[in-house]
Amino acid sequence: MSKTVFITGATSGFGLATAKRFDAEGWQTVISGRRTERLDRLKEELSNPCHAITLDVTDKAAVNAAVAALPAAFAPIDVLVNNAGLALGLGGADEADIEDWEQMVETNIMGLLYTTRAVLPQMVANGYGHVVNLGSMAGYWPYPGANVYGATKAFVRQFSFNLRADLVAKNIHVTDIEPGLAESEFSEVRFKGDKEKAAGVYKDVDPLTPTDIADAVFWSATRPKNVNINRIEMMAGAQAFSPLNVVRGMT
Ligand code: NDP
Ligand code: 8X3
Repeated sequence: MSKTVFITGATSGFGLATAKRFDAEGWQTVISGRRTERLDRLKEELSNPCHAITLDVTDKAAVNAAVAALPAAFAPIDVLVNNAGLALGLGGADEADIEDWEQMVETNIMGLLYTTRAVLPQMVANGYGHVVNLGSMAGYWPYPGANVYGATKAFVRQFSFNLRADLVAKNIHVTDIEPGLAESEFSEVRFKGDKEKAAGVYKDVDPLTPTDIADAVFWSATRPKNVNINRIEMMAGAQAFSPLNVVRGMT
């Protein structure tokens, strides 16, 4: 019987590429996101059985209802990919929009928690499951303007480890994928539709692609039972570390 992967945020970027990757390997998919048209289009493209759910992960009741209403053929979920997420703004903490902060916390933290909590019981009852979370290198490496976005991804990282600690005896595997610079709609969302500014982020560099991330998700979710990949940190070939910032002339 073919396995089932549930992907949040499958309408774009990493989630879309991940759905295609699992489908290409013969998996059934449950794809979700807020944009129904895009889900419908993706479903058309996939070869294996696919269940599409228009879903905002910040809506706890809707998440619970969607998981409870999964058609029998799509349950239990073998792999949950908590991918839905976003960054909003790149300004300093003293000038950031508090509503942007709220939306990042509600989506990247609360949405991930609602989905995980809704799906876990069926994995435990099934005696196996794998939760793959989309963290970020911003959850570990600070940079100016990452303030709340980076902090939400630090949450994702630590929650991933703690999930694993809780559920190891129940045969639940957990992986935190932590990409760096990767081209998707991410920057367009961050800059609120400013396509030119978003394009500037990827100008003259060869960033990671959604396919690169989908490879890492698929690989980590298909290791043998005796292997758990705790975390994968990925950076673009043109991205690396820089010296700590020392501001001169402050005394
Ligand atoms: P995209 O903007 O291309 O995709 C984001 C996806 O999240 C979309 O499918 C969107 O679907 C979905 N989403 C956003 N808000 C919600 C919501 N409230 N409910 C349901 N779905 C939602 O970005 P990426 O593919 O790049 O990002 C995917 C994940 O990877 C995010 O968690 C991001 O933080 C993380 N990441 C991105 C990096 C990058 O550089 N691109 C690097 C490291 C991590 P819809 O709008 O249809 O709801
Ligand atoms: C997204 C990568 O570098 O924009 O998580 O924070 S970065």
